[in-house]
Amino acid sequence: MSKNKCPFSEFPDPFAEVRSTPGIHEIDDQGDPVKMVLGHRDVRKAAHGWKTFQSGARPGRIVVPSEVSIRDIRQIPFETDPPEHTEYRALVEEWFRRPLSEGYEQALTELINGELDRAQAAGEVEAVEGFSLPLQSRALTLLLNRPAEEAEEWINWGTHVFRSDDDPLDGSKANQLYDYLDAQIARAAANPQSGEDLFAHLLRAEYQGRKLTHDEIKGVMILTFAGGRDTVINAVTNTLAYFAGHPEDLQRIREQPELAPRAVEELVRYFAPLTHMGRVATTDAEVSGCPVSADARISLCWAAANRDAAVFDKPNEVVIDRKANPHLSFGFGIHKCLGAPHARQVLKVLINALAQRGMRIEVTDHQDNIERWGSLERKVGFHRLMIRIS
Ligand code: EMZ
Repeated sequence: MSKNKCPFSEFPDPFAEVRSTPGIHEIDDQGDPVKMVLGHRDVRKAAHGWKTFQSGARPGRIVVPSEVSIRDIRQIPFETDPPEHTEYRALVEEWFRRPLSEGYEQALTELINGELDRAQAAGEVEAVEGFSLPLQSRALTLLLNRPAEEAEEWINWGTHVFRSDDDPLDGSKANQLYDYLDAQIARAAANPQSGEDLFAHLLRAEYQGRKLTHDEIKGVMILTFAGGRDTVINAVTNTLAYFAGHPEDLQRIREQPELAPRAVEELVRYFAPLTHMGRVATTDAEVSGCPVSADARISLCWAAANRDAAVFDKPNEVVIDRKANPHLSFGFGIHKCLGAPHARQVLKVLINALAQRGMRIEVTDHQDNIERWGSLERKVGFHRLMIRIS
């Protein structure tokens, strides 16, 4: 497939053929192979079967590409299984639902309007580093309930905490996040009255009748910083690219603002900002009629499942008011994305602001971010997207 044939607002599905048969795509990942599960039904079934396909394997091994060579701190709750998972998750679930409150949406609206004002005033901006990354980091201060200025340090870390421009697995890069988290946990511990942020919340939390350890708190915070970073940045950038190519959809949302939540779900289905997430078999098992031996890796390919024609009518089209939309972009089952309420609010507020302000987006230059999964290539976002917002 020539990427030049696709305009910037298109995100092709590379999995169509393999999904229909055999339903599994085998890739090598640093010598630790992965069977990618592609069909919607099979992905849901494997995600549901957490006893057979565990998340609590060696830290980093359920991520694809594997991060075992660059970290040994377990991210919590996502790299744990029940019963631990259930209890860890209960400690943070309510905190991660704060984005649904009216005050939060109001604060997010002010923040995003400010980002749009800045982009408009600048004339031309590079959307990934110059718009989506600052927006993601500044919005994260709301989720953590930290002062707005703190985002400036996070912005300096770039789009991924474990990846740099020339190294897809950069372990040393994570040290700046780890050092920051050590200092923040110490700060919150030394000033227990200093405010209601996520660090303070975790320091107070009780797990199995005891306080969380430093490494457990760090594990939750690493996930909060890493998991919602490139994913949100891609979702925001791709949304700008999409509406640049489809101003008529933005116009429809301007006329019918109640469509915005559906538009969010549909764009998230179409983009699938996280291609897949792995699991490790606890026993000899089977996916999609294919044997998996104990301790082997599979991945649940949200991106492929989202284009399954058995579930979605016109799967490769953005149907901005799509009604039933059981997409898997936020995962499925007990591990479904904790940050989803926040991510959904960010996108909804952004889309409403673009629509209500009657904004036009023009793409002047772009460089796609293409992932390679064995023989297949998938566009997940952009390395560079030059835009003008007016
Ligand atoms: C992990 C992962 C979580 C991983 C929901 O996704 O996101 C990736 O970007 C990180 O590299 O460590 O947090």
